[in-house]
Amino acid sequence: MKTATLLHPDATPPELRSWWMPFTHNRYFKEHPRLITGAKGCYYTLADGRKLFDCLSGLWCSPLGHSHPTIVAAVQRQVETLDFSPSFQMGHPAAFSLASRIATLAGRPQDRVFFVNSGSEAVDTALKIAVAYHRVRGEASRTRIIGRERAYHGVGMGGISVGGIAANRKMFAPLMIPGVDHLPHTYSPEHMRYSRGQPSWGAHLAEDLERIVTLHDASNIAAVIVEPMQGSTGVLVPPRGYLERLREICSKHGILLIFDEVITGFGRLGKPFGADYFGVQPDLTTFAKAVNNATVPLGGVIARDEIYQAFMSGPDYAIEFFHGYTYSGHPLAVAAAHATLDVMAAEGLVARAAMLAPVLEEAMHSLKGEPHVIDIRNLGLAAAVELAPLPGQPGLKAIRVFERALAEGLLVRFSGDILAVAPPFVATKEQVLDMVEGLRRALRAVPIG
Ligand code: PXG
Repeated sequence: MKTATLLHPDATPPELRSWWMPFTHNRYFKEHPRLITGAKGCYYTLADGRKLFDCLSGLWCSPLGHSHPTIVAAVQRQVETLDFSPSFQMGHPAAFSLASRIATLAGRPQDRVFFVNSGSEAVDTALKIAVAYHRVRGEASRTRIIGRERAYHGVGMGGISVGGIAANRKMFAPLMIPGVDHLPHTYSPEHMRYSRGQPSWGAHLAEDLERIVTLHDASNIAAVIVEPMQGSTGVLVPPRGYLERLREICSKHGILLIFDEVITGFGRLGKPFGADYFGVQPDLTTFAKAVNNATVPLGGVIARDEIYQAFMSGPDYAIEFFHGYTYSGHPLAVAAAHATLDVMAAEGLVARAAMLAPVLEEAMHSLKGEPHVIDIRNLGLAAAVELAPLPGQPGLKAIRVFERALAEGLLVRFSGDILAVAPPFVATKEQVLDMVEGLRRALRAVPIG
């Protein structure tokens, strides 16, 4: 066993060979390893001792910073008291209180919460609830699902089917669920380049839903799923009036509206949920990530009470919904979530995200005119910078800037030629401003060609 050496900065490719890393350029990484060995607050520590500012709050999931003492203590206590509890035909009290706490935080105290372990599972669960809901109500022909171009809904079979990022879909066509249509994405550089917050152009794109309904007939359509703000694809902000219009069309035709709030849930837009920010209520909400600061995997689906009630037929000793995971409501994940919500409330962190949002907006838009930059977008405590791609080598420009940013002490996120930032809510104004200045230096250091 040579595990100890894995943490050493001089880890060599042979020692890195076994882990097939997710969404990673494995060969390049193993030649140029970037190993994280610790994290505290807003900073990671690398194997060589350097510190990196966590510009994306983990992968959008750790807004309270790392190893928050309240969460650490809660998880430590929990592992000694109840490390695992089966959630099929049994239950532990904290999972029930967490469900009601989340429904209340979402402003829907009467609604129901189904626990899973990731955003991908939350999405697949929501799609199953939607299709089964129509069936138990006697509308079994409502099976089609409508997603959107450029959407990211995780990597489950349902999620890639309704998702709209070609690279995540093209290898897996035979595995996808049938009967899916896609709305157009809402990004139009000529109409919204350098928008601050919600663009004013584009509400009419929601009308495409009417076209799809006319094509298939509403009696065949179960649900529409959208991220209120598209995160993964590079912070695409919904045009003003767009989500409102989707809601109207769904309601008119009896179609369920699913908001995938895996990124926007738990404060990222300066409100508890994206639904609160946009003033549009969905029928089903998926969440994960920030619900427990990502300390232990946890996700879930919030379902309108009426949806839950529709399943509650038949004899009361029978299972109503044949779905669930071994780790649904895992005690450690639940304990971390209670602690996270305690800290968010005690420290007013959602309001803090709202306070930092204009600081981030102002600073990020000051990058306009810097080398490579062709667009800047922002909403809440999230922003993206789109870079001019290197001709014939899409994605390489962003890797160059990412590497320069590492040298500046910043861990930013890139996807294609888009850089994304979503700093922790606990960051200071100075840290946000320093992050943007580091990004500016990184942009300037990378050659244009
Ligand atoms: N829905 C949405 C809206 C997401 O953003 C998922 C589902 C899937 O969650 P899991 O927990 O299965 O990964 C996501 C995940 C990035 C990035 O850099 C985004 C995600 C994951 C990793 C990186 O933008 N989003």
